[in-house]
Amino acid sequence: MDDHRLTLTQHLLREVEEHTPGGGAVASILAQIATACKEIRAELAEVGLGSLAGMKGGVNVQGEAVHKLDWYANEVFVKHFRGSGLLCTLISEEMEEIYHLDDDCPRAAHTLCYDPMDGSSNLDVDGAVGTIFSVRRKSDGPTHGQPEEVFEPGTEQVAAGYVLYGPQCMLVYGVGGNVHGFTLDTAVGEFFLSHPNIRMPDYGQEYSANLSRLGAWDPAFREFVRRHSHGGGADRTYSLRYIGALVADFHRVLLRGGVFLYPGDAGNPNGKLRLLYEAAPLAFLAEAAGGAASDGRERILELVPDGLHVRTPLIIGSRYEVSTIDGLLAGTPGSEPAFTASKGAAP
Ligand code: AFP
Repeated sequence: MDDHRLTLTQHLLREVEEHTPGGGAVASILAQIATACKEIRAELAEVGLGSLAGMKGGVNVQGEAVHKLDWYANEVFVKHFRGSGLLCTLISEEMEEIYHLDDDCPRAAHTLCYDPMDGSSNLDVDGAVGTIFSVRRKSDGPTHGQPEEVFEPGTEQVAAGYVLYGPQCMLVYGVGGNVHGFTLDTAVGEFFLSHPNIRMPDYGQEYSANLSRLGAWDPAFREFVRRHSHGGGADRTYSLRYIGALVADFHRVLLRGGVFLYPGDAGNPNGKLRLLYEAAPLAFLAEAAGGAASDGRERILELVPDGLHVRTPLIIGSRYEVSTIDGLLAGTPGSEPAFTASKGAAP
């Protein structure tokens, strides 16, 4: 019996170094992220009993209430990268400004955009939360050191991923067009490869959205939900699944297919989710796994941010569902059958 289990470190050395320009540095960054996330997970396991339960007070740059663990997780990332020589710049949901690691910049060639604690309102109910990360090359041009350094499309990302703190702690990363998943063995304290070469199904049976906002959406989204609910007339009906933590909702879509959507509405034309450290990294993974991500008009990966914390509508998931919604938004619902899923006729 072959009982060899591939560790994340072994995998990074093999995959990232081989398939990514600057691979050694990128592999080290991903390994350091894994270490930071293991520390965060350990704290999460204690949170109900410890001093980090509850709100910190105040709001972040998004105007959202800050949980103590939002702040803690951000500090863990800063601590793990300061002095590492791996990153020049950090851009976080929890920091209004770009954060420079000046002493590291001469050696470091990369920038990290991250959401250290995604879905933190789930913490009070023992629900799933996550961390999202995106690695880009630092700019050596005139924008170096300025926020404009990351005002580049998501196609410029060299690696992206997330950690899901659920019943299992999972790390999923993508580089060079491949996506792999690892599960933390808490007894050993190491991530082991559990989901090699993840492929998103061409279509699924579930959709994920905050339906309380349905009345304010573009009618095209309402039409998708109406048609694909029971009795709606479409051949396919979907079940609704919504956790309220993007990482957890996306993870289900990545493995099972279907679609997650967070549209804009009249009051919030760009929706809620942030481009640099939420939508773009997950779009990078979705496309690498054979899925798609759009804002309803363009690929998420082609959007160019004009601020560190800009938001974007997000439709992400299997190609069939994303193209169906894009077709409804474009007023060409007849375009749906044009997409033929490779696993058989699109239903
Ligand atoms: P919190 O971090 O405030 O819980 O927000 C989570 C989040 O940014 C993302 O993870 C969810 O997909 C989305 O917001 C949920 O938003 P709604 O509460 O509007 O459904």
